[in-house]
Amino acid sequence: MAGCFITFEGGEGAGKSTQIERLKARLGQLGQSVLVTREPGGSPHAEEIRAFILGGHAKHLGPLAEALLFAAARIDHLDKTIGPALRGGTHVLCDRFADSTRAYQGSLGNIDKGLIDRLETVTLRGAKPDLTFILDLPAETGLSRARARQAGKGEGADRFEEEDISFHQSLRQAYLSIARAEPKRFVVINADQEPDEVEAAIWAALRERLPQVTDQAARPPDAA
Ligand code: Z5A
Repeated sequence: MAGCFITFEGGEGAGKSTQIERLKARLGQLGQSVLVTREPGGSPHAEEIRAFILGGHAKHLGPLAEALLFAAARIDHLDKTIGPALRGGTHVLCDRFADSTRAYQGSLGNIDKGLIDRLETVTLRGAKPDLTFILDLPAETGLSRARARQAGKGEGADRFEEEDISFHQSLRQAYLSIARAEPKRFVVINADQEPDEVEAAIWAALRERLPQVTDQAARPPDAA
């Protein structure tokens, strides 16, 4: 049986990476095969494109060119990483995917929705996520989390983190609007809570939407 494709979206510092690691651990305990990956990136060539975009080298080309670069990275990521994993029965947890292009380049970059739809169709070739979690929280909270983490690691802001607060507030609204347009695929999670509470909300939604992932897993035989 093919694996399920689950994506995580949201603004900066929403807690996607934190929750993906928690979900991976939980599913692993149930004996599920799980692959964690991210966008932009997730395959060697896509990681090269990631470094180029997040280094700010494509900013002067404008949102459409950036969208095309994200799409190029996504094609390689799907071909080399996501597609083979799903076909092999592994569940894929992906930190950002095509909805990031829809939100950042489409809504915030003012690219026509019809154009984003067509780009998505040719890029994904039917590989839509089975479920997408949007981790929703006030932009100020997410940015302050992201900055605290960067300060701890001695890192600077990347291409998108440099945008002002109104960009990030609009981004939040863009994601909520994208979720409203496709309620069967999206679950909006209140990410402005303790990590344990966010994890519980994600687990409850996953059990409801994709019970084959949470309930039908065979436990591996005890190693002891
Ligand atoms: N982008 C785009 O424009 N178009 C596209 O098509 C794609 C992407 C695919 C990739 O950035 C950038 O590319 C992104 C969009 C753009 N914009 N930016 N910047 P990235 O991959 O480097 O980073 P990110 O995706 O934005 O994630 P992030 O900022 O690293 O955050 P996160 O993964 O959501 O959060 P986290 O690392 O789990 O948590 C952040 C900190 O908060 C950390 O210290 C945690 O310990 C802490 N945390 C987590 N949860 C909590 C809770 N519940 N309470 C308190 N503190 C918490």
